[in-house]
Amino acid sequence: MADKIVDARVIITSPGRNFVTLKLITEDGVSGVGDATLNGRELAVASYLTDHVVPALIGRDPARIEDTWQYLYKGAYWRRGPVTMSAIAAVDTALWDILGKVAGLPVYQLLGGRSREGVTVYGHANAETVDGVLEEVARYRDLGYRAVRVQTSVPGLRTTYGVGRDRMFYEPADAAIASEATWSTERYLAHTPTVFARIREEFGPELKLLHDVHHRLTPIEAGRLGRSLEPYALTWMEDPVPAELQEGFRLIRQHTTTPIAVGEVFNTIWDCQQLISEQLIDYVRATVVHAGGITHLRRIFDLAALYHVRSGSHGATDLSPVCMSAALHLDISIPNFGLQEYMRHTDETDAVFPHDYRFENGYLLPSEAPGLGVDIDEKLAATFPYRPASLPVNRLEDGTMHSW
Ligand code: GCO
Ligand code: MG
Repeated sequence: MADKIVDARVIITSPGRNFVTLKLITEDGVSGVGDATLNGRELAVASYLTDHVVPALIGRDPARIEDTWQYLYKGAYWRRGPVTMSAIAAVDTALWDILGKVAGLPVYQLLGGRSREGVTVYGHANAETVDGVLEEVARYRDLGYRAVRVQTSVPGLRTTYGVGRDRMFYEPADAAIASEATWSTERYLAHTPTVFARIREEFGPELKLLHDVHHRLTPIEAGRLGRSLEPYALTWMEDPVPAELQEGFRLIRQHTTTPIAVGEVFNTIWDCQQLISEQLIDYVRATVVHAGGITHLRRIFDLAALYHVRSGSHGATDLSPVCMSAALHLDISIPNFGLQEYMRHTDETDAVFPHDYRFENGYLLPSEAPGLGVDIDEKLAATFPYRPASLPVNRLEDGTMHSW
């Protein structure tokens, strides 16, 4: 007889920052976990799960992963959106974890097995000054990283995206009510190529370099930035413009061969269908927690594979080790893997989410344990109560609201 889900707990914890985790338990005593963290809007997903999803899960067969996905997606009537899709992702991820444990196999084996030996990751080199960022890049290189994302402050601006107080554990959600940042496209466009010129001069051609524009430009400005960075051969320029306007990317493409990576705020295949099928991007950065779980993200990556677009999943610290574990099982198995972002979690976070994926020689290696190979220590989690924290907002120097 089929097993049944008998319990579902939504666990909110804040070991340094907020995380929402779903834990499902079956009648046979098998448990599975899924990440449901939506930075700055955590409680909305927690309520969606507790009030609208959990009651329908009790009694369901945990092995019916696709059917449960369709039930939650089509059954809500209101389709898509980050809150809905993060809730569905948590359920889907937990069900894959359970399936792996029941089968006695790590999830990547259920997805078709290894397509590579390790998952190439990139770290974040952030600093106020160009000299400071050179030191940071050197530190990552010495740790064995093969790819580094580089952000520095823009001279003349009070705050800049990506540069926080704590270099290793940058977390933008720093206040209950959003803190305010300032932006100047002119200053940024003049400064950024000078940073990459110094970095290439110092580190040579091999290190993969990335840069996150964080949705701040118009398409023509992005074309100009991409062109000015061409001599430094970036692996990608990330989120050059807000991606609601998918056809805007045509204009960027007409002006630059700097590769483009987009998708950390996407939650369904429909957000990137045109970007992928018109080959307007090179990397799709959707991730397990915000894009409907392993089931839906694999669908996005399969579409991307048809058009030579590779994966580049988001892996900031606001995605818990549960999401990271799940991402690694997908990364190691899909044919069109590109890169995986890896911002290390703090020791407190790692203690709340015991896991055994590990960093070695520039690669992350997924767990070999049955399932995802990650759990949540609920007792320890309970010692870190929720603290409201919002992402910042951004204004131009004259006070106009701008994308952050
Ligand atoms: C990245 C991202 C993050 C986001 C953060 C928002 O590329 O890692 O842009 O730093 O800003 O995840 O919650
Ligand atoms: Mg980003």
